[in-house]
Amino acid sequence: MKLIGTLDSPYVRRVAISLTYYGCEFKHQPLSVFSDFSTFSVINPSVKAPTLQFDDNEIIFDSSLILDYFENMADNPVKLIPSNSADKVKALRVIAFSLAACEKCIQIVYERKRRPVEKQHQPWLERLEAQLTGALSVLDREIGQELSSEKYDLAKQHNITLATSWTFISTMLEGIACKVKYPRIDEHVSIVESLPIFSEIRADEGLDLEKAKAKTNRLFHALYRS
Ligand SMILES: N[C@@H](CCC(=O)N[C@@H](CS)C(=O)NCC(=O)O)C(=O)O
Repeated sequence: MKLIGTLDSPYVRRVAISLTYYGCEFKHQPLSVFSDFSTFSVINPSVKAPTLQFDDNEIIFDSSLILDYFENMADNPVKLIPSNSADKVKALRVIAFSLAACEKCIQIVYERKRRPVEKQHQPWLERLEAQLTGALSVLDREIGQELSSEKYDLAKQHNITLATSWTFISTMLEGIACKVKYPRIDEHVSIVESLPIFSEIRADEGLDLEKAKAKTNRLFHALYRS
């Protein structure tokens, strides 16, 4: 099984971290949706990262669909999303706002970097910025109520998605999404990002799956199997 896409994509990173927590064996192929467009399109004609390719070459893509597949696999003992419905709604809410923020950030980046300056449309950029800051404000306001800072809960999908999204957004858009504006998100994410798996699977350092897996196995043993 191969995870395709570069780790500077928050979507690829959330899947890589989650698959590692699930204890899945996979290889990583860091193809870029831009510089490796033609190679990528042979695997997935939609050229969307992440794409997951099974050993029989079948693919699935969209990070949430990939994660849904593994979360709901009958023989998977590790669940990253709560099963009781009140907690599940809270977790999905954090995931939804984090993904919406990510999507808006990426649209801003594409508008700024992929479109010639004279063709950029300011009202469109302002709309995207309002949507992005709207989502981040909700997360920042509610973070204490929605998210537990207990160690056990940190390795859950809402934290994985919030952390990978915020790390990406705050790096890409320093002016809009700075630490000062969203101090609670920033503080919470810095705790999550300090977990071993997160520090092992980083955009700037590539993916050392063996190292990450060894750490995950120890963590699982401590958290789930003792
Ligand atoms: N909803 C998708 C979004 C994935 C996405 O937009 N990925 C970006 C890379 S960060 C991409 O594939 N961009 C290329 C494109 O949209 O043309 C998911 O959760 O996987």
